[in-house]
Amino acid sequence: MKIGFFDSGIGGITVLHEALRVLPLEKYIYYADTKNVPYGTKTKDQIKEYVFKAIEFIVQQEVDAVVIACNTATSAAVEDVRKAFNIPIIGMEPAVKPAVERNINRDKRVLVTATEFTLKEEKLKNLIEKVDNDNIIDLLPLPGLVEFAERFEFREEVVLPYLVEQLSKFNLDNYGTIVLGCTHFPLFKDVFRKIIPTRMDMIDGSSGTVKNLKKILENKGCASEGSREIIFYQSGIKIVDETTLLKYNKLLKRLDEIS
Ligand code: DGN
Repeated sequence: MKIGFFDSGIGGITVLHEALRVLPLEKYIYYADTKNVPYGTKTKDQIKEYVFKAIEFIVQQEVDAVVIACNTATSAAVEDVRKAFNIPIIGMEPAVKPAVERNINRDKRVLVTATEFTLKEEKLKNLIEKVDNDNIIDLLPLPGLVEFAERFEFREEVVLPYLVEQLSKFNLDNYGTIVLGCTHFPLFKDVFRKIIPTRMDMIDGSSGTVKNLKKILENKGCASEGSREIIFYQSGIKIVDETTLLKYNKLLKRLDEIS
């Protein structure tokens, strides 16, 4: 199987990491739209344009499926690109439903974090309306984490003060689950753990997305490649420079360590 992964930047690597765990011996293309990151502050029309361009490029590489490993891009464009391309396109969805199910009977609240764009979009609002009958969800945008990740800034002394400040807007004793609704955020799981109470759980959408991907590829009858290959692209340009490749591979390693 050949699978295309796409994100505005490096966040989708958290979903690729989960795919490598579940489907280790396949061919992967990872497309980071580094020219246009971050998407979280752009208009819906701009984001749609970027997503179309990226998917067009990925489809030309003859992949069996595309994963939009970005909640923001999914919110803005998944319906439109599904209509335009004749290939399975799997999107992200903040793990709101499982979070509500976990907390509804234990009298705890759920904190959903994502980009400003994802939190404001109709897609998430509809989902919350459907599953959150008891109004136990609160929302928190964390755009700073996208900026840190894109600068490969993971030092605790830099990231921790930002997260402490943001999370102090809520009394975490009242919360049972934090949802990481942006694919960049799981890169900071270790820092989140330093702040949230130990009994509080943290969930993201990668495992649901990858399960979905696996099922779709199996139903399509795609055979395994039998060996692993990952090719990285930045806004349509193949990365060949060793330093950048090393940085991307280091992210996968970081995820091994903190997951
Ligand atoms: N990784 C993207 C997401 O899951 O929403 C957002 C990053 C961005 O472009 N702001």
